Amino acid sequence: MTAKPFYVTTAISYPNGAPHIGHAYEMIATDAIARFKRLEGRDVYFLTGTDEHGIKMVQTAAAQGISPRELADRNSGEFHRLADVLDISNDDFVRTTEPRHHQASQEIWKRMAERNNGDIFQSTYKGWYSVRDEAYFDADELTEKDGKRFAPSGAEVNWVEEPTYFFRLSAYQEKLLALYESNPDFIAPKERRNEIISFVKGGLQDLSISRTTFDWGIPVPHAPGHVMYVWVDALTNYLTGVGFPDEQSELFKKFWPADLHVIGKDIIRFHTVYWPAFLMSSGIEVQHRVFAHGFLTVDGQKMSKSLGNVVDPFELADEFGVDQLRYFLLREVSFGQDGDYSRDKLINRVNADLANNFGNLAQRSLSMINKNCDARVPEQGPATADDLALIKEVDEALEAARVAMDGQLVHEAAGAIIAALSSANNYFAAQEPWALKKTDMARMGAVLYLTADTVRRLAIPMLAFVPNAASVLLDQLGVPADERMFADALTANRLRQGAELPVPQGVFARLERKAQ
Ligand code: ME8
Repeated sequence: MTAKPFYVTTAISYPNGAPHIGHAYEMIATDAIARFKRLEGRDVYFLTGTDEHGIKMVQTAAAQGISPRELADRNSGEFHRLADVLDISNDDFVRTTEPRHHQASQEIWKRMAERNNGDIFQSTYKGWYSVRDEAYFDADELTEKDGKRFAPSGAEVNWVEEPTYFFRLSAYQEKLLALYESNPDFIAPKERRNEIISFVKGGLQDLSISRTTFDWGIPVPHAPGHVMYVWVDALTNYLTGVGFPDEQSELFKKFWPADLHVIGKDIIRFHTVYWPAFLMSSGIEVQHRVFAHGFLTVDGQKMSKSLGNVVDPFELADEFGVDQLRYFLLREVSFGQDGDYSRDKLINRVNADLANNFGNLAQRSLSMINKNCDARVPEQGPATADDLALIKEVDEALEAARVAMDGQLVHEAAGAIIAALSSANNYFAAQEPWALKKTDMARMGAVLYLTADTVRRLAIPMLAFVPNAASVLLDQLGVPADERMFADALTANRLRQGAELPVPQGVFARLERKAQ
């Protein structure tokens, strides 16, 4: 049987600046989802990239005295490097300035223009535009202060008037409502779904989809002077990444429609209203699901250049460790809700869960095995009621983690595993193997066996969250590379008795709180 495909994407970031911790968060959470699906045996394709066109790029580049292309090259490289540093397991990285993406975008445009009676027409756009959001707004969505107008994001809007092409979005109201109705899982979390349904029920206006006042974009086919509105091209990256317009390519046939687009809460409308409408118009299957995560704040405040509190993910990874940063973000923030980063929170969380709990259990059991069992996996003994209770608890935690990950509740999955590790620590403390050493060596061996096997069972799903540390631990337990799938975790007592183990090394040092 061939493995069922799973295609997952992040949003593609604007490379108008260096990546910040919000970008790192989205990459890490999507990576955990991708890695977990691979552990379950799914054939995963994971795409990320950079969104390089649009007026925001033009203006930022001009302010720095460089060309938009130089700006894009410089910062896209930083996003690429971030994915490497954070152990992101993406299969491809799309840059929207690549020829393959221009081809895909022009093809989707042609289809929208030509299919049925054509959903694209020419008119004049008159209205408000926010450069920071790269989005159009109705007057009633804006607030006014000191004679200026602001979008809901807080970004200032400008009045624009220009001849542009429009997409007949108004024709898709009923089709979109039918989509949300027939696929209740299309938008997650649930609150977001309700928001979008009421937005669409309120009526959809046709959308301006080309620009004529600058040329940093993908040329509209057969329309000199027009470049595509950046969101038309940006959304199309999800198709580019699997080989569109070649619909006969292996990648496209296998992975489209995408199983999951992971995005932030500020860009839900683009992904759940415009994107499915563009796809329907082009006769391409609509994606299965969109999950909108929340926003990260720093010490309780919104991150902003003017406050000077933008957190650099490279520095955090360097100071605290990649697995530590990954784990903190995955466990601390309820996926789908807003969350807060602070040094203290990161240090506390990592010390409590990774150093004192996971790492401690592994280190204590492995070093006792090393000293007292000739550095070999001890014999498994007859199971006591306490042993069976621990095994059952791990069974239940793994099932809870699986269910949580199926709904992208990454924090709950990590929480279930950590709770089971706590129970295993309690078991270890209560069984007192160091005392058994003097009274009952066989039972001491059995306790160490079960503890080490429990570390094995829980380290396997942790490969999705802390890939480096979990794989080092599995090495230390002598678990072969082909026995590290989720199914291997489900079976207890698979640790090989008598297998020789290396001298254990701690994988999670306690983080010290340094004076800043
Ligand atoms: O929106 N916390 O790019 P972007 C969490 N190019 N997530 C955050 C965040 C924060 N503080 N700030 C931003 C774009 N994000 C478009 C996407 S997709 C076809 C085009 C998230 O660089 C944001 O919600 O502004 C988005 O999902 C991603 O980072 C890229 O944001």
